[in-house]
Amino acid sequence: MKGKRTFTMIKPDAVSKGYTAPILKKIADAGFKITALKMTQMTRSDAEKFYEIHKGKPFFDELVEFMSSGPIVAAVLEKENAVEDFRTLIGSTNPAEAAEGTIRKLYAESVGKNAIHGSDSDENAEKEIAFHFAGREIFDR
Ligand code: DAT
Ligand code: MG
Repeated sequence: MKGKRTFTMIKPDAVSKGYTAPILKKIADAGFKITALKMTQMTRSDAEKFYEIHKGKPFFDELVEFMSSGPIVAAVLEKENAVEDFRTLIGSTNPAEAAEGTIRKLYAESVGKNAIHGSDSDENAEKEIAFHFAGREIFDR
């Protein structure tokens, strides 16, 4: 499975604005197979753990507060070259710098409230998938 999976979250800003379905359609149209999907809400403690790598950065508290502020949609996505292709599909962290047609260009409002998460490496994808999903929630078709 290595190299074929990535993890995403549609973030609270995009979920609350009704962008869940259009974003999932964009993901499917780009050739990603959705093999697990759930709407959930992270606690502050969940968000602190998920974003542990950013602890100590100036935006950490804002990030944890925002990511636990409302429902998110978490998913496992499968495709060849999943991590890299999905990062291309979502665009730059700052939507002002994101390429035309990317999910962040279309749906994000700011660098903090930037609509969607995408794993940055195969290793982190597997960690993030394990964080949000147990094996029986992931399907192979
Ligand atoms: P990405 O989500 O593109 O992988 P990242 O890993 O550098 O970006 O940061 C994680 C999240 O933290 C990002 O999606 C939004 C938030 N963030 C990053 N830089 C920020 C900043 N300068 N101000 C506010 N929030 C920021
Ligand atoms: Mg990141």
